[in-house]
Amino acid sequence: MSKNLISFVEAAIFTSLAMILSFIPDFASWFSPSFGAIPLVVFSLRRGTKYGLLAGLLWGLLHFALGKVYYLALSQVLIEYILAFLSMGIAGLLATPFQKKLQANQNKQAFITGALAATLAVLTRYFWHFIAGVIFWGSYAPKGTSVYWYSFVVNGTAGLATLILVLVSLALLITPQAKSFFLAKGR
Ligand code: 218
Repeated sequence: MSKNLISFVEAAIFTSLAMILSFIPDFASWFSPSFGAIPLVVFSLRRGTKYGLLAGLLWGLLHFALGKVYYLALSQVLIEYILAFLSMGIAGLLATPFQKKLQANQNKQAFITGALAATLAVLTRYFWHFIAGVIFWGSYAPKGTSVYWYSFVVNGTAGLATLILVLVSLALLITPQAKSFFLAKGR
């Protein structure tokens, strides 16, 4: 199989996994972390930005196919389900240094690089949710609370929880036993 084809097949597998994890109930309403961010970051660190962005886009689109979209306005849906999910792929910006460190068995350095990539991706994604929160979700703010503060607290909590989840997962996966998850052939 060509490397491109392998990457596309992997994109399909990892986005399916991300979408399955998106079905974990929002146990803390909009404060809940996004479990699907884990496979998306892992995939982006395997295959880089181009395929990462493709996987992010597919993950967002799967929400439409499976009826998991919270619709308030067309522009809100475009920001939160296209832009925001697409943004997760920028974790791939650090895929090359990440892979190099992993191949050199510099696991600690690899973790730091992967953590930086995850932070970049999750911050960017939740920045879009914050913006959408200010513009579209303000009516849900408790009386007397500014929409900026409300959106910051909600999306900041969810973003931080998501980041912690991804960082713990990276720490568990960047081990001699599990790191083959990341090592992609042909990179
Ligand atoms: C203040 C606020 N409340 C709700 C939303 C909507 N939101 C937040 C995070 C993630 C997602 C995508 C689906 O998981 C959505 C729609 C918001 N942006 N702001």
